[in-house]
Amino acid sequence: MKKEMKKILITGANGQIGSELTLALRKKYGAENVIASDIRHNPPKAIAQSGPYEVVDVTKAETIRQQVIKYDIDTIFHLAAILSAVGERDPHLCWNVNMNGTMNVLDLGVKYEMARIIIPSSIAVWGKGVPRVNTPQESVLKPTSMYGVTKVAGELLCDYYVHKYGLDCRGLRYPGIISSETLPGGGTTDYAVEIYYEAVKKKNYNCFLREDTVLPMMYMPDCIKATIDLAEADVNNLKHHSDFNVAAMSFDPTTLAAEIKKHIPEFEITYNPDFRQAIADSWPQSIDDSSAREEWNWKPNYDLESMTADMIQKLTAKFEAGLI
Ligand code: VAH
Repeated sequence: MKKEMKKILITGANGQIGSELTLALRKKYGAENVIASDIRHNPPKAIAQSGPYEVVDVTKAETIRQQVIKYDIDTIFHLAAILSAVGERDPHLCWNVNMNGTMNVLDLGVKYEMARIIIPSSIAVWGKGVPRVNTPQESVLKPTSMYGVTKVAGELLCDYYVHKYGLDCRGLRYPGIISSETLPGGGTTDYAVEIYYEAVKKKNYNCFLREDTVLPMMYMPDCIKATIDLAEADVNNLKHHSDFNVAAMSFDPTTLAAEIKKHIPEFEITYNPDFRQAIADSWPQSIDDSSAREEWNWKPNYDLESMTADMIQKLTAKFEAGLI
């Protein structure tokens, strides 16, 4: 029996995806029905002023349970996570937050018989032993980053809770996400966000990846659309649960820089690869998302050209208003 999502808790609501997902869900489900939460005490103004906000440490189940009781939560979008670059600097923190946080959320989902638990995965689940172009839905998962290890374990844990407890848990393997509203928090794909800000503000960018590093990417509006579409999909149509490949575009820094130069001709880019190059080299260049397209009609709206035009327009307006 499909349970309706009515009262939603978002963890990691101050993050790059969480902050925009909160606003999108509030628009769709009513602000008072979407409780934003994060470990930090100071939410962005847009989050604080548009609905309920609570401080939650996902590694402490009781702090989540208090909100579940207080607001009669029936759905959790679990965005709180340590990303790849920060996770390589502190693997134990990454494991603790990503795995204990996920287990706490899943256990509450079972205990309170929740309608839906959404737990993102990532292209970081892959490593050696898979085709790097058009990486298939079913494939060997041998990540070499701790973040990737937690994402593989997270997918397996979610599927276990689906089959063992009948919990409706769903997830999608996000590519690099690009947005104009909230800066990303310590990922390897962050260059593809930083470059737009630096191009608008300084007309130059020093890239921490090699110029030919092709990675799968997605514009934030498509990321939000994919997340909500999957959450709302009819469970009877789903053959997969926690590990959907989703794709929109793939490009390398050279191609991205050339697209930006169409709007800012004087833009210059330099390359100084750092430790994140090894992480990026372990990931696919493009992925096959036919399962998402077949099972819940996934289809992106943005490509590199339309995303760049929108990003440059929005960031230029923010720069001229003194906001960045
Ligand atoms: C990271 N942005 O770079 C995240 C993402 C596909 C990568 O999971 O760690």
